[in-house]
Amino acid sequence: MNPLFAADPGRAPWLLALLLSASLTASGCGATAAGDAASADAGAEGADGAGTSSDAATGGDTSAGGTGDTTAADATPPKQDKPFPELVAPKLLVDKNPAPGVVEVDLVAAVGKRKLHPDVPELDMYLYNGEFPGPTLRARVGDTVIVHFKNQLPEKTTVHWHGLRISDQMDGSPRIQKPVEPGETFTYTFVVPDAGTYWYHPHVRANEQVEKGLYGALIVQEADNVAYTRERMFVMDDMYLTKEGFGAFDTWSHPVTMHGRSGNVLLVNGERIPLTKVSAKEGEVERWRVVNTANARTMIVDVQGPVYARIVGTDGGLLAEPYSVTGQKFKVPVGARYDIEVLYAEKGTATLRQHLPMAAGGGVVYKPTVMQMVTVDADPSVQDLKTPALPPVVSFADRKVDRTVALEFNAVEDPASPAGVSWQINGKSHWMTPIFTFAQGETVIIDITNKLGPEHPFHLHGQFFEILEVNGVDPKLPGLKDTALVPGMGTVKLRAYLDNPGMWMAHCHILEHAELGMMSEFKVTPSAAE
Ligand SMILES: [Cu+2]
Repeated sequence: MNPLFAADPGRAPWLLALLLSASLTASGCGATAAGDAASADAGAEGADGAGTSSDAATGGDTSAGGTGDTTAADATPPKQDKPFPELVAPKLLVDKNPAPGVVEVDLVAAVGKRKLHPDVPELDMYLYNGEFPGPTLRARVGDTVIVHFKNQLPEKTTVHWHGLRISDQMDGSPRIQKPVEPGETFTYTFVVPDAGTYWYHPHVRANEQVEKGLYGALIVQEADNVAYTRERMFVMDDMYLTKEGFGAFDTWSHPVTMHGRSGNVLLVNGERIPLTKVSAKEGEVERWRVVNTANARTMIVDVQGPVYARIVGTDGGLLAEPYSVTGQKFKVPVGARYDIEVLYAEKGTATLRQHLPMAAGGGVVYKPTVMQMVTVDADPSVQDLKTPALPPVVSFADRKVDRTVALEFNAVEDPASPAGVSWQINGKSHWMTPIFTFAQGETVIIDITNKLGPEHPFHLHGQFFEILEVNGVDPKLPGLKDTALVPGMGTVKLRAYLDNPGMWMAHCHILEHAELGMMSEFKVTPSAAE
């Protein structure tokens, strides 16, 4: 091991230091409330400190929506034969095109001010359409999406549609698309090929632009709605704030270099947690879509209460075989998504929680904190509990493996790096040429070895893969993924389906690691039929 990292203290102790940072602790910021599960639970009851919550997005926003300068009163033309399911989510982007099968929206990135914490002055944020998080983009699988993007930031940017298998020309990679300069525009056009939960964010100086507020959810509904009572979108983030505002971005301390920037304020849908309590009824079944948009923090979540909870979807959409997570914690790596089906079994209180690492007695304990509380009311008319039928899912299981490649993650001392350290993939930082060239349609085993202690959420653009092994064992994380968590000093075996031709970024989604070099490129050459 590189001696520089031999004495690395690991992730948890430095998180603790941040979470207990002086002034924010005193006022009970979201992260600090997390330190006391009981108070977090009680606090959710009268959570006026949590601000307006995602409830604000509920009314009238289920099929229409508002942008930053309009309200929910905007009428969306009645273009959908099949209306979208009811959705509780950050405000929706307004579809201004009446044609069926087309979703056409305006998206403007600009500076904007937000007060997110009583102890922190108004933040100078970067916002899409003046909203935080950016407005939710919603389409149906097969729709053409047209995004008229305008950059009003003081710096260049792009928009990456995380998880979508679209043309590399529309992927927001600054290696392909000339970044959009201040005052300039770019129109992103693509067909959404796969139903699922996705998100969008910049791919230029992402460690700062994303932290400052540039991200939003992207939901692609199935061809036929799954008959859930309603859907809820939870866009999870953390922010590192100080008494002055955002913690400095140019301080490459050892913890930031090693583990990325973890925040001390936890946010869901742009609000400090817990969100304002909502209600549901016994017998109802909801689809909770969660996405982790943090710079670096792997989130550990669970659903508690009188419910049956199953994972029904992940990065690449619905699963062939959902699996129960009733009462069980599971990890949501940076960039990853899970769709959780929540069946309210009886009257009571259900919660979506996050578990935060805290140092205790020389070790680490995980303390739960409530993100969303749901009051479940009785419904005497409910005879039996049932979940809606799910559509069949295309299986890739019988695809023959064409090739095996290896990736090695490491870091080296590098005087040229702002941190004095560069992160590497296969011995090189910031690969600008293809590390591998594949033929379209190839099925490839990717064997990943992580040489150091910090974990890495590996993200491959434009393709899906399955996670076969983590440290040699089937991790039971079924479904198509675009993001896989590679444990410290560990290994991961993926089976990737390289079906989408183009030049594709393959990188660590800890944005500081990517910024410090952990970024490579896969090329997929089009088949002759293309
Ligand atoms: Cu990393």
